[in-house]
Amino acid sequence: MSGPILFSAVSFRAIWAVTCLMLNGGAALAADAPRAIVVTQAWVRASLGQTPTTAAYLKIENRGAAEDRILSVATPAAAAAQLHESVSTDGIMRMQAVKSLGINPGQSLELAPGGLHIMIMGLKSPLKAGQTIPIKLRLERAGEIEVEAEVRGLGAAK
Ligand SMILES: [Cu+2]
Repeated sequence: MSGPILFSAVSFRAIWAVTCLMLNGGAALAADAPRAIVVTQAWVRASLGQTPTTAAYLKIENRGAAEDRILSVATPAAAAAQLHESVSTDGIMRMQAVKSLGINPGQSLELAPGGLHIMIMGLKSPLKAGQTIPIKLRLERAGEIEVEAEVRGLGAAK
């Protein structure tokens, strides 16, 4: 007689799922709920002449209890933005796109020159030091987060 038992297990799961949804919704509505994902130190390198590409960097911290994941990046200042990593193959540094970036709970991830970065392609106008541009991150759990990135000089290391 596994039928009734199976049925009740399924409905328990269904109720639990609904309860979780309600709890999550309540947490999101609470005005003083601490943000699980905190983005700081966002900056972008000034562009060189008419070169339509540059890179942005930031620090992202997961203060929540669950892993989160950056799924995509964008900026209204350019046609496209992508998560990139720098890899060294046979002594040659090259860049490649990263599909997504996971951040474990309690951990932070630093996007910095020579490593992970946000590649910005198709700039609508050249970026000069002192300007700021918005950068949008879309995360699996936290949803969309927008930060202002300060444009720093061509030689900026951080
Ligand atoms: Cu790149």
